[in-house]
Amino acid sequence: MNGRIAILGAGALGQLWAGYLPDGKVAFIPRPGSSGGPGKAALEYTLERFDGVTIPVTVPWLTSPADSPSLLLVTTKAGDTLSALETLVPELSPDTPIVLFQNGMGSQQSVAERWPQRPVLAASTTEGANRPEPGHTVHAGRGQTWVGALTDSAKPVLEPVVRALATSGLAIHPATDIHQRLWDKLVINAGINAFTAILNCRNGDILGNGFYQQHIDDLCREIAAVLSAEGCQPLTPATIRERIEGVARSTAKNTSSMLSDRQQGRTTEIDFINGYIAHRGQAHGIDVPVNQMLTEQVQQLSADAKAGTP
Ligand code: KPL
Repeated sequence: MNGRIAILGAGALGQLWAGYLPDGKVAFIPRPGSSGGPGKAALEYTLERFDGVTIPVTVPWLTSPADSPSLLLVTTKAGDTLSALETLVPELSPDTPIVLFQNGMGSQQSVAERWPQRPVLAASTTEGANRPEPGHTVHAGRGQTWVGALTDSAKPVLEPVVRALATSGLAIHPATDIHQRLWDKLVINAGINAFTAILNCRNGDILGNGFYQQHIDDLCREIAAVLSAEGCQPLTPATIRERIEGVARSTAKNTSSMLSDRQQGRTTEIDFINGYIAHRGQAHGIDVPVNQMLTEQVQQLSADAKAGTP
């Protein structure tokens, strides 16, 4: 895999990877149809690395399909991914691996089903990145990234893709069961993100809140039932609650991605987190009222924000 690594989605996660991958090896692809797009030949920003050192980063924009990359990383929001790929994928060489970094579940499966012949992979990452202001990205929490194949043609390219990503110096591993990894992360996001968005608080502050305490055990029971119906590693509701609370404590000062989306007026990923669990629960005939309630409350907050209702 000698060519360039292209990144679709120049948000915090995309900028994090671009900042760690070797200079000259990486480029951003403008979102198809985005009028703003590059405007300039390169995107310039500063990256505050985890070791506290801040470095200037300059990443060129790939504008011509003739610049076809050897690897595509997709770091768009879950809800934008399929439509963003719809015009881009036909321009890529059929053997270019596509690595999906979306939160939650559902969007990755839609992409794999849309292009079953292509090498499509999913990544599950615990790297934390945020953009406190435009032009400045912070690597807020050091994590691990697992990558696994979603389509058959992705299986033989898994090792080369992992090697290419490992040139970033970030911790990256091949996953034989990426489905389980995605579920493990989904469980955490399902227990933290919606509560932070509804309560308008940082991750650690949900723990002492009455609304969280009223619903968390029922939520964990619903998740445990859906996990076993989906054929995932079975977990007890108590273990699920421990995992959620462990991450809420270790990321206590974080603004979750969902609260950050809300604060910036962006569409949230609720449909791919609690909405996805509710949808899978219903498919298995499992009652999922708490997942549904959290989904509807976050959707309502977004609708109110759009309508300008306080
Ligand atoms: O992944 C996260 C997110 O905000 O989406 C957590 C783990 C909740 C950390 O903020």
